[in-house]
Amino acid sequence: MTAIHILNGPNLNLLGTREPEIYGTTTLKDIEAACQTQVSAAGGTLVFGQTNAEGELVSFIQRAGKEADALILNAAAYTHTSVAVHDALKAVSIYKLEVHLSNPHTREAFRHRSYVSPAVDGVIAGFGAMGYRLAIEAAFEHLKSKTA
Ligand code: CA2
Repeated sequence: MTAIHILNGPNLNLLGTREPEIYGTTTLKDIEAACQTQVSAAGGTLVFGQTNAEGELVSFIQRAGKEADALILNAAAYTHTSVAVHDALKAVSIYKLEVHLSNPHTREAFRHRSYVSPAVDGVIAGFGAMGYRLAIEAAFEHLKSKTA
């Protein structure tokens, strides 16, 4: 069975409650439920997590490397700062996708650099909550083509 792990970084637990003009009104619980439905319908299993702590992000990535076929990561602000997240991703050879709700390139300059992008297979940004759906679809397509 295909195992998908989805990990969300700092402050994403606040989704839907503040700054709706940037991040929309969908909550992280809503996103988790939609991801669960999509992954189950495709015959896979889902682990969905959120943490505000950098070290926990690293541990989650290491766990995905052992247990998952694909990792979908919104590292939030750690995207732009974390060499530890970058190194953890480099050490993991499963299929990896970076997701952002907003398009960081249209925002402040400090969001233009990603330590995640050079260590993943693809990036989906600027589609709001739909980005998670697109990432799951891309992961299943990729894994299907690999086993065909
Ligand atoms: O667009 C994205 O998904 C981001 O990863 C979100 C991060 C931001 O630092 C990245 O540059 C882009 C911030 C997540 C904070 O989420 C909040 C949600 C609601 C209210 C406050 C923060």
